[in-house]
Amino acid sequence: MALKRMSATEAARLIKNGDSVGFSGFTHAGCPKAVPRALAAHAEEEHAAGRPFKIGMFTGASTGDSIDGALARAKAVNFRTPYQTTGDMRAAINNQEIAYFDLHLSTLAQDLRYGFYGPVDVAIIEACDVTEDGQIVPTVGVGISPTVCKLAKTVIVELNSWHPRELRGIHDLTQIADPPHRQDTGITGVRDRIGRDHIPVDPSKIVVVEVKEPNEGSGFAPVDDITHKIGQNVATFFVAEMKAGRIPASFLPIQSGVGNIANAVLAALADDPNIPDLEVYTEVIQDAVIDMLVSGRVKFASGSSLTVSNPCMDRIYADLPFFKERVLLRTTEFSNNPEIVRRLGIIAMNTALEADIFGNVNSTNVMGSKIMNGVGGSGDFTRSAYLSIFLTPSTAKGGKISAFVPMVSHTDHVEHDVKVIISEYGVADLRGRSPRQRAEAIIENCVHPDYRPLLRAYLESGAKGHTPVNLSTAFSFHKAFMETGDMHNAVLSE
Ligand code: 0RQ
Repeated sequence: MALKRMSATEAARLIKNGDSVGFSGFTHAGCPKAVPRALAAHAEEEHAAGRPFKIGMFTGASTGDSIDGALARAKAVNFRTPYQTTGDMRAAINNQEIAYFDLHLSTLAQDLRYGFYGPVDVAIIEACDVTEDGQIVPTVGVGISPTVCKLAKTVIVELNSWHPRELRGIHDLTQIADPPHRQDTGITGVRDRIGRDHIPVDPSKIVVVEVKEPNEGSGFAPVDDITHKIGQNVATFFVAEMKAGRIPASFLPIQSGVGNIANAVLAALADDPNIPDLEVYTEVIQDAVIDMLVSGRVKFASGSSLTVSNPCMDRIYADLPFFKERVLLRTTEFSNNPEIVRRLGIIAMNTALEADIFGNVNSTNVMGSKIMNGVGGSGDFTRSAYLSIFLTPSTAKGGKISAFVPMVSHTDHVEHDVKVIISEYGVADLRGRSPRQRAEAIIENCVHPDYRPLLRAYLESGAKGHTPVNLSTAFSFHKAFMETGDMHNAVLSE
């Protein structure tokens, strides 16, 4: 029996008010676009006719504007997990229009299989190929695709001919057996494969929508002085660690977060001749990794997505056999798997919004209350890493915010998990140090000089216990920013 085929508009109408929808992809990479935009238009029509229309959304990570942006603008979402980065979605979450559940990315697939968040009614999957017997080949982002394909009653395949069919073979697609049947993952090296090159789906569940549309990838800001300095500090730290024998001479696989800082750090590692050629075991493979694969500085990259700019994507497609030998795309429950992170001894580098002087990190909530993006995969990697590193410029908003504060206004990564913090000023190595020693290391090495006297004064005013906090002034920096627009005005006397 031939697969059912229809337009994006017809496919969107298969989704009902109150349904939960699982989307393919990870970041903008691998996300469907035409069907979610048609779904947003359908929701607007329903609202105009006076009928309610909202869905719940499960994704691998963040998505592109055609999913999070379009559906948030159409007021078509009531529930969202696990991660987002889009302005309109962020605003709707912070307005409390959308209930957002900010979750470690590695756990979503299992949580869905066990029904923690209810059923998955429909899956929408971007594919470069689908066969009549139901073999779906994803494009450049995997996320939770095999799981939502298994759980959903209807699987809408957005077959996007912008992506070549020859992508088949770049993926390693399987699901982890759930407890109590879980075994060792079987992945003992960055290049290991344990799954299939496609997602098998009952063809009677499949609906195909044919499109041709480029990725929604955007470029990166050029490396500026601050991100360049952070990158150099990371490289210098690694070289010293290798000399001291704390990182093996062959190095260890690295994970790096998403964004400009991560891109600048990778560029600095590529430029340092004392750092050997690397392997990458990460979630998002960014432009800098592609450059390093071409130059040979990265030998192999495993991730859940090719989160690259469109010019970079063109470069990959122009020489696909080269990249298929050196790149592997996994489901997030494998790319971010804490068991594998611990086994491989991964060096994890993620970005903080703010850190406190004792080493607790806030990656998600500005001034404690406004969500920026979410915890993403940063917790999956940080907790289990061989070395967990947080990177941040020492200040934000033209110096009016110090990234280092007496106490974080929201906690994502705790002092027990954060081993090293690096700003443009230097490196605070927190390993083996007491809270007071950590505070001294952070103040002397990472804090902007303008804020050092204030933080020293706070530390001296602290209680005389193991962790010298002063509960009456712990949020004085945040209070000063909210009342005067500048943390320099923090008042440390009671
Ligand atoms: O604001 O955009 O208005 O200029 O936060 O900050 O310095 O450009 O850094 O883009 O790397 O984002 C933590 C949000 C950093 C990100 C976070 C303002 C600053 C700017 C962005 P503007 P930068 P980045 C891999 C792993 C969690 C998820 C994660 C993140 C904006 O890295 O979401 O790690 N991490 N995933 O001005 C108020 C502060 C601030 C501040 C910065 N203290 N207070 N605003 N900003 N510090 C990816 C996945 O999981 C898929």
